[in-house]
Amino acid sequence: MGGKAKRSIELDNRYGAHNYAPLPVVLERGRGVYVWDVEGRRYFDMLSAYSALNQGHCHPAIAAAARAQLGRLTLTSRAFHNALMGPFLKKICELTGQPKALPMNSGAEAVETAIKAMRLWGYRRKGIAPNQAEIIVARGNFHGRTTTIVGFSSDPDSYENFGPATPGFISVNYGSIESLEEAINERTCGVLLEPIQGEAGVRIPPEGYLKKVRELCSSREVLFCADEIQTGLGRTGKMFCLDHEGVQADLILLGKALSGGFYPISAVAGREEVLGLFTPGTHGSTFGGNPLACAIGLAALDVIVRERLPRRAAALGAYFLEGLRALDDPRLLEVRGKGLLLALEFKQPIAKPFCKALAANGLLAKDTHQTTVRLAPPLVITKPQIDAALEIVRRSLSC
Ligand code: IF1
Repeated sequence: MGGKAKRSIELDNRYGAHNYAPLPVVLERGRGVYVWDVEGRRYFDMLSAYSALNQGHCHPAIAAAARAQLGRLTLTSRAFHNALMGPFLKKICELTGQPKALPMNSGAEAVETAIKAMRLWGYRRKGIAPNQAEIIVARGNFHGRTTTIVGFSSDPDSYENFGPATPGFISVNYGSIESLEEAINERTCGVLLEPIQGEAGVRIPPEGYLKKVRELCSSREVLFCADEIQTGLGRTGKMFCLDHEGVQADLILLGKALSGGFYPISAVAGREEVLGLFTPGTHGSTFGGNPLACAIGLAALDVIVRERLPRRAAALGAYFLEGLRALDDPRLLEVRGKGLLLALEFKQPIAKPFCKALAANGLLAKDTHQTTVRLAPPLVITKPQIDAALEIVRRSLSC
């Protein structure tokens, strides 16, 4: 490692809280599926900032939209209208098939907004007794890092020493409709699920599970809230992961690729009967729906549609999955995925050293829970680039 990288890492360690343990790679440039480190080495980015870069690094159309808006108007607060929020929310509603949307910034803020919306609906429409509303979540979930969200995490690293947990959350087994049915009662206002559990290691629920969740929620007067912050916007080979089962949620959460990796933008899209219950002063955010975010978001969504990224993810994901399965390495327990959200699960906890070997060979990926490596490239990847990435995986396995 050269002096420039060393100095950069020393600064990070000296002045930054150590809430991450990054690979010893210092990046300074990105374009498409590639990133370059400070010494000019090129890597495949197979993490895409956890699916925030579906459009690829520094997509020129989104960069142009950001540049044009930067000189015009970046923030007004919601005390006034701005010319771009309406068109942006309209685009979100058209894509999700939902009548209303509420813009926020981080994914966790969208999740918190949905929690408030479900509770508000539970009290005002379902008649749940004050402060008794319950929301059902799945074990293995990841929905963000606020104290309320980590309070219902099943990962000790997420929740230990951050208590007391916010009450009103019931955990069930992911993928089990029986477990969900058992947990629903008259105090249940909503069910919050990832259609595929990303951080848990790309856990895909049984076929038909999401459809049954939808039916159960409808029959028991419970809201179904789908967290598509990581699985949405083309990642799994459809515009939304729910589309694989033809399911429409009551609330759908977007983030990450909603900005193409340029800016923190998130949103909650949903039914009028739910989002319509917010009244002035009951929810908000300084930056939510700001004109710069809306300009970037409009361009980011346009790229997904115009470049047919969901269709690409379906075709190239199948190709990538087939190539990974052909590796046939005895240390691999399973190769799984949907679209371009793929994972290699090892029998032993060798995911981290394997990511180090991948990095040494020019491919950046992230381990999760010691045995799994997520492979989630930008959806603009090409077949030749997948072939080259497969070669690096093959070479790294033999290290
Ligand atoms: C970290 C994990 C992924 C998310 C889903 C909400 C959020 C996320 C399904 C919150 C965010 C990020 C957070 C980031 C790493 C990454 C992550 F490893 F932490 F779990 F993707 F799987 N819903 N996920 O995946 O969105 O507030 O971050 O904008 O915290 O290390 P955010």
